[in-house]
Amino acid sequence: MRFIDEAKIYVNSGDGGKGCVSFRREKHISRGGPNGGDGGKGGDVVVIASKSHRTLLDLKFRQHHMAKRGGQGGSNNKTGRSSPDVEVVVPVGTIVKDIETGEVLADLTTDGQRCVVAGGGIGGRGNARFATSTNRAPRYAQEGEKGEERHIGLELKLLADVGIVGLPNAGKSTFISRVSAARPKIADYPFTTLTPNLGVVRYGDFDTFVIADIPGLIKGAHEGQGLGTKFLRHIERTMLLLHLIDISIDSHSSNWEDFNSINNELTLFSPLLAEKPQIVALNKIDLSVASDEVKKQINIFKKHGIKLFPVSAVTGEGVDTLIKEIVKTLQIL
Ligand SMILES: Nc1nc2c(ncn2[C@@H]2O[C@H](COP(=O)(O)OP(=O)(O)OP(=O)(O)O)[C@@H](O)[C@H]2O)c(=O)[nH]1
Ligand SMILES: [Mg+2]
Repeated sequence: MRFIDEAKIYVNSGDGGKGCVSFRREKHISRGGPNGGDGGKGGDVVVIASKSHRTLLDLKFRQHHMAKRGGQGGSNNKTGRSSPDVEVVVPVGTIVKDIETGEVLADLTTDGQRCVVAGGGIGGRGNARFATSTNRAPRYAQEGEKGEERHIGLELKLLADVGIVGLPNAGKSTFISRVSAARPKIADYPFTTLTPNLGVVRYGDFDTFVIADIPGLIKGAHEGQGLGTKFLRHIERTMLLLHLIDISIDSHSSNWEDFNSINNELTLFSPLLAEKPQIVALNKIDLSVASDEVKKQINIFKKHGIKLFPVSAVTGEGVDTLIKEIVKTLQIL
């Protein structure tokens, strides 16, 4: 299924139903009083978060969401029927905005959370409500209140505790598939991952945290290099970042330089994101090229006050220690 994290919709709530003009007509009662009922309420348009939805894809194809008007009032003081609400279901983590004003209307972070984006009009009052001592037979009733129309922007920001960052091919997807039930595509070419994947990591007896695997970042991503940086918003809400470094990288730059250029891209995207605590892991230590390199890299990073966690996402070496460190840090934060 395609992962879509932005959508624009047009919403229009229902008008209120008309009030009714009517008079009592019964045998033996001449000049019965007014008995026109009120109109019913128009339907609301409501955005609802659901954990069973993963993307905003449906809304790409269904942009108009209109609720029905309320029913007309009837004679005998019968109120018109209220119209049902129209529900727009979105994934948990969706931010709802008014496109014209830019105002954030809601940040739907829990399953079942709702936001009325267009309130239905209230029904007009029937003529029975207008009777006074001087006008006992009013011949008018109100129109229903108009519904609202609005252009709404929906933006999904996934909810995860830990976000994995690193160059393409660093082994981010391999890592998430090792520690969770997520099964993203893994391949030995860059930019295999095009959209974020979430995985639930279990530890201890009952505890879990959610980890997000995102596309690879490269130097210049803020200028659109590689896949750009737009997807970084999916790790903006995480508590900490796992920065994965590939020990076998065959490039002109060093691991230390690469580490810094990725951090620079994070800063350029959002200083808040760059300030999140990072745990740094050196991946692919199972490779033969790694034997001397591991110590060397650990020392280089150590000089800068950074502790490197050597791991192999393929063999699992070091992974338990790394997960323990993540859990420990999450608990402190
Ligand atoms: N030997 C070895 N290979 C690894 C390890 N982790 C990942 N790889 C390999 O590295 C390549 C890239 O792995 P991915 O998990 O797709 O890397 P990624 O960081 O998700 O890459 P993008 O999605 O392109 O950003 C694959 O061929 C993996 O099999 C490791 O610990 N040891
Ligand atoms: Mg990947």
